[in-house]
Amino acid sequence: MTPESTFPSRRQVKGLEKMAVNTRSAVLAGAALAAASLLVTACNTGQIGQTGGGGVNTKQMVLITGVAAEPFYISMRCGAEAEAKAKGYQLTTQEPTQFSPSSQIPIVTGVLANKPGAVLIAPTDDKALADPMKQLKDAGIKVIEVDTKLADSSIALSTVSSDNEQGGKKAADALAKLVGGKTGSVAVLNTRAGTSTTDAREKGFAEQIKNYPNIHYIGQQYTDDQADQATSKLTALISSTPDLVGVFATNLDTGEGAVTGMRTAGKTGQIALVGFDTSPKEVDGLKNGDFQALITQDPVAIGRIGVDQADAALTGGKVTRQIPTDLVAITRDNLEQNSKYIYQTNCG
Ligand code: T6T
Repeated sequence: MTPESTFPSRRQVKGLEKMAVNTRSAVLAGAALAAASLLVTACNTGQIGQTGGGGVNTKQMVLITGVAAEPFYISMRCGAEAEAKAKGYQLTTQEPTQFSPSSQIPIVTGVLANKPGAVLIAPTDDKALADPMKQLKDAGIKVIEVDTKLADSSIALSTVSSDNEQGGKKAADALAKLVGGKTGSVAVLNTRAGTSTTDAREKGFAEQIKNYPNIHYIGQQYTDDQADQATSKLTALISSTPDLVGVFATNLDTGEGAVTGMRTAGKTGQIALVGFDTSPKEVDGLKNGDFQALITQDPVAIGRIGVDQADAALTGGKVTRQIPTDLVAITRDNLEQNSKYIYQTNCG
């Protein structure tokens, strides 16, 4: 199997993503249609049409993820769906085709028209989503942030997320351990400025790596959360930085693209690569030596706890403003005991 076929770029899987989104969109095609279908469902079941203050449907929740067909968000959806079912809510999921505000904002606007009781959302930008999310809040919808968050903390009631700055620190420690006594430069491949999680990972990394005097941090390059950009940026970086000894890729797509970059440059295993997340492909990469360490999260718990917070907000229970979830640094040595963190590709 070629490197490319093992680690397809975001663009190569776009067709599949679109199909996934279109399938879901077929059910929730456009605000008006979705609003109508909600009403119909409510009438048919007699269970989900409970109207709260402001006319919201208090038995209805919507999860808006960051991007479609991506194992981190699939796992989050699995956790959210199971918990919503257990608690008697109807939860639907809507997914942007791209990890970008322009793809996500129209979804938020459509959901606003439906007036669900609660929206769990992973905002793809810490500022651009503020207005659309405030409109949800102003309409009486309970807003819960899952994974990413806004810079303005007054809109969501709760944020359920890894401590991403801590995750960046863990990545720095893992990379420094791999570099050992060597002297040289390290770099970060990051997604896009304004993504709260990956911004925090870079911040934590930059701070922690200062503790290793043999390592010189030369800064970050953005990939727009596209694997093919991570590949090309890394190959260019390798040729312009002869003393490059390590790279931290701040998320799944960037990491998968970096693997291809290392292979293209013939540097796999020579320049240490630490990734974030544990998609099945990244875990295969850890097993076969493409990655030397991965920092994993617990997206299933993020989805589950997000629903619990929404439920508390809807029923007058205790809502917690910030809830941290697990983060673990994984190498080949401790992979087996941490296998529960490997992300899902369906909810099976
Ligand atoms: O790393 C996760 C998520 O935490 C981040 O906010 C965006 O990227 C991922 O979804 C992985 O691709």
